[in-house]
Amino acid sequence: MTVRIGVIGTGAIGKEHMNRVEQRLSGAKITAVSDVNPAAAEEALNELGIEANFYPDDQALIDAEEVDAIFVTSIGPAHEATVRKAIEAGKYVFCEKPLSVTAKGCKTIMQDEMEYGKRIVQVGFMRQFDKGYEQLKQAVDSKLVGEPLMIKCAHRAPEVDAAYTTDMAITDTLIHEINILHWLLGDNYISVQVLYPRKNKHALPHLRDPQVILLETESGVLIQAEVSVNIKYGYDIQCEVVGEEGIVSLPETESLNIRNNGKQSTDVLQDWKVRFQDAYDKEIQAFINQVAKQEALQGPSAWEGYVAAVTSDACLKAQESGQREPIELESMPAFYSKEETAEAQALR
Ligand code: NAI
Ligand code: ISE
Repeated sequence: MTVRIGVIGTGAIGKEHMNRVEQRLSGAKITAVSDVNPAAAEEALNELGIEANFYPDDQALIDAEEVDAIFVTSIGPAHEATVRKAIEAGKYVFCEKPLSVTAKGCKTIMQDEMEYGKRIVQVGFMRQFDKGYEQLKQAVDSKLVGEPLMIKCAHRAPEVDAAYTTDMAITDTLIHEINILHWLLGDNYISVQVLYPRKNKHALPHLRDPQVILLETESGVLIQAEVSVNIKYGYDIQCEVVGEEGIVSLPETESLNIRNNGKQSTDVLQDWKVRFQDAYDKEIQAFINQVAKQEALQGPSAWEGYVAAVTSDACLKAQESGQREPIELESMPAFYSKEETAEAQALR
């Protein structure tokens, strides 16, 4: 089956995902697009040389006969309603992070999906498909350096525009660390505190940058996460796990090693599109393959969207209070446990 995909939101990442489906991935094609800004959709199709029909809104696209699966790549606050419409229609949906801007919204989506009886929602936490993080996960799971005790990580970007606000350092940026460290450790967060170091002079007046987020897990791992979004030198994602007998770090991205003029240097990537290109390709190809076989999705789930939303809410509270804020998760429904056999859901 060639999976026919409809894309809702044809901006920066919407175009990236459309292009990878058409240019690099197999088993799918873009047949439909929708955007509250029709000109953006038309421009995306022209720019990418894709022939697809435009639909005036998400419901019209979801109901279209020529659409088997949906990509939700609109702005965060629009995700929840669209994902719910897709589940209602019984259509597979890949939703870029955040699944919803509220924990309550994620719970509603989980309820809808459980009533539907099969996992048809995947959330855009692409780092789980990143080669470096996969290696780090193997090292942590095999206790290569003993039990993890601390994690030091950084999410750095050269700069952000005026639309980027202090809370987005959590909801738009740190959300990736929130998901990947939860996945890496298999451990729930119990508290968070946010600290503001001296401000970066390149940050606009309304933005507090950088930020240091201190998270603690149930097993006692302490996480120090840095978010710096005006650091100029590049788009740089770092993660170091400190264990009982050593440390293990995310590998540096591939680069030529240059020696000249008495100096040695390597390149630092400048953009998330390039840093995680392979991971985006793998997450979307996995989605396409499971949709083609009408299987239950195995990628990052609505439950992980919920964990990220609850943790983000606590981080936002901690940004305001300066205090250590508790993080309380409800228990995970069995429906979302990896053990929940795909067959059980495939019976649907
Ligand atoms: P963008 O602003 O470039 O594009 C958003 C598009 O959605 C625009 O064309 C806009 O007109 C359209 N839109 C807005 N509201 C809509 C609605 N109600 N219905 C349909 N279309 C609507 O934003 P960008 O950077 O592409 O981000 C989109 C989403 O993807 C965000 O949730 C963001 O967090 C996520 N994202 C994830 C990344 C990742 O690394 N996984 C990277 C970049 C973005
Ligand atoms: C963007 O939305 C992404 O998700 C990128 O992965 C992240 O690095 C960036 O900070 C966000 O704005």
